[in-house]
Amino acid sequence: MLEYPWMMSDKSDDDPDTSVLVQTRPKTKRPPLYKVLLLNDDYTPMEFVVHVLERFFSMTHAQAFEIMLTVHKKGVAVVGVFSHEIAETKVGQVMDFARRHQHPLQCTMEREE
Ligand code: TYC
Repeated sequence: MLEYPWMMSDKSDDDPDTSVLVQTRPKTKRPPLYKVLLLNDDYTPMEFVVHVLERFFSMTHAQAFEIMLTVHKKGVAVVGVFSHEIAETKVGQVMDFARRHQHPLQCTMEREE
């Protein structure tokens, strides 16, 4: 059978297609997480800190007592890791609660690497 140029496909059996389709990765960067830190001070009563950890961080009494002691001994501890919005809310709740009870307890947040 006769083959004219206009009948030829651009691929043939002895000229395999070597092109590569590169799949681009969809950029769905997950949002950063934030550590909520509790700081030690000399005046806030231990029982108050334990109560804060139970109330705002859903810890059992035993967990709360252990974390409170860690802060007391080491000066600081991470009490939870959250999205930016939730971390901000937790910090606000703790700071507000401490202020209303006239305790100098400090709570801050820090971006996780
Ligand atoms: N250091 C405080 C005391 O001896 C107790 C304390 C613990 C205060 C943890 C703050 O985040 C804190 N009464």
